[in-house]
Amino acid sequence: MNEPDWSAWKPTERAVLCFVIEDGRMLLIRKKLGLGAGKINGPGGRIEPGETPLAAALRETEEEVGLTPTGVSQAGELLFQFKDGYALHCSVFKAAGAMGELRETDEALPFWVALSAIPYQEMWADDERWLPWLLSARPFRGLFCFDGDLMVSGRVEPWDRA
Ligand code: 8DG
Repeated sequence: MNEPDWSAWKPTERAVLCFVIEDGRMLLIRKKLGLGAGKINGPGGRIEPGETPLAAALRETEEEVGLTPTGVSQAGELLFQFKDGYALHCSVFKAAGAMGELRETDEALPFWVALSAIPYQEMWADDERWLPWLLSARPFRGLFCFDGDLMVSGRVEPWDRA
């Protein structure tokens, strides 16, 4: 699989992820449905027509785990090219807290984990490349090629928001 020309790359879908980090812990989910079912991830999903990425991050977190994130800012972006042609752009958000009551839903089983014990071996393969950037507040841009679940190539670079 050839590396795409990332400067000319266009996504076929747009999605978001939202990582709530509070008191030295991160809110994660065991995803039950959709792309990445069975894996551990942050709350997230596809952006709806007319919705901003930030609004999607709030909505998906509310839908999946019952919490409304607070103090939300964008931490970076991810570009995923899949071998079958699927091209997914993902805006990654970080939240300083959350309001409401944590609950399990049809889509996700939520849990808190210490920042020192993030279960990378049960997450998408690229996550251990860029989550450390999020944790150390370095804006990042990740460029990854996948063949199904298998990461074929990838890199992380500083994100220039321009
Ligand atoms: P919906 O749009 O159907 O409501 O939600 P969904 O079922 O969760 O949509 P989806 O297409 O299954 O969403 C894919 C989610 O998985 C989205 O939040 C982005 C995320 N995701 C990937 N690849 C990777 C990855 O490599 N790492 C991480 N952490 N998340 C990923 O698609």
